[in-house]
Amino acid sequence: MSDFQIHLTESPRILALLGAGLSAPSGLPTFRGAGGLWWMHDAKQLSTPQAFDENPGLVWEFYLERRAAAKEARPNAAHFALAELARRVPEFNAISMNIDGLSERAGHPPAQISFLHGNLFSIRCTTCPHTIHDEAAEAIIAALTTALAHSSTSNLSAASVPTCPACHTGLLRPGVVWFGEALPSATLASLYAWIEAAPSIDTMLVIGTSAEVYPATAYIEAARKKLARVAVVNIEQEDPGLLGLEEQDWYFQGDAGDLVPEMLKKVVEELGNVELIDVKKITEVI
Ligand code: BV8
Repeated sequence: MSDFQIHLTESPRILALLGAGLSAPSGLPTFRGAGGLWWMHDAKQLSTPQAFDENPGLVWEFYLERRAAAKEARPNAAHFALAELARRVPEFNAISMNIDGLSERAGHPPAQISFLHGNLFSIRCTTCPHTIHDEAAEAIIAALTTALAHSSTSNLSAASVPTCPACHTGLLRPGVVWFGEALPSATLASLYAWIEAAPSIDTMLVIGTSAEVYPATAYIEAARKKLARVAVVNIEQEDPGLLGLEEQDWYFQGDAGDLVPEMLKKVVEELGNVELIDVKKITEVI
């Protein structure tokens, strides 16, 4: 740990990949971890455009539950430590696969974090580019939640899924990126520009991810090509084959909520008064 902490103080350029394990200490289930979501359904099956076409009510139930859990949850010490690292290291950039809004609520500077897979708190149309945030999104969620509560089958019928107020043809869906769907091109372009803006990256932090989902996971290799030393944080035993860690890399096994603040402490020192951003402000940040 100490040689990593020293290396980080000598790292002008730092990149991080943030997975569901970062939010696990906040009580949110990971995709594949023990508390995996919706044990009845394979979470990945529900996170597809096909699933929404077949049963939009069921998919909305899935996201309503995750949205409510994310709203209840609070950022943990790892979210705050990463936000503080961003304030202290101008050339620190984070790539988040999480859609729970916790990095935003921890006050992570928006210019130093990219959300690859969308956000639970925004809504968009299945056919036109119309997107809905803030109070308007809250109103739609409230209507869906009421419809679910009053449904005799305790399932959300397709008929209760609202149509897009802009094009009046598409259905409204969660503002997330589903499997088989393209990631936001503007976000990919700005990340590419940041990576190519300098000859090297000094450190690649890989926090709480099973490194299975692409293209997000490909950023680890991109950083390695820029001579970055990789530091992995994961609660599970290291699987050497998974990330192909080399001599100069680190694998810290344990809870991200404990390990990340420890890893960053030489750069972040004492986390002063931590300001918590409430849910409603999130969409303004994104
Ligand atoms: C696309 C939003 C093309 C929705 C998500 C190349 C190779 C193989 C496959 C592909 C490939 N390229 C594309 C694919 C297909 C696919 C893919 O990657 N499939 C995988 C599963 C094999 N990728 C896609 O479909 C992507 N789109 O390629 O489009 C295209 C191009 C142009 C035009 C059209 C199409 C889209 C991928 C995004 C999908 N959406 N999320 C939602 O969340 O519902 S992905 C979703 O799952 C999350 O966002 C996250 O990214 C992923 C889960 O992964 P992790 O975050 O790693 O979480 P996981 O649970 O797996 O692991 C948690 C880890 O934490 C564990 O290791 C655990 O040990 C650890 N942990 C647990 N607790 C703690 C902890 N660690 C520390 N502390 C703790 N307390």
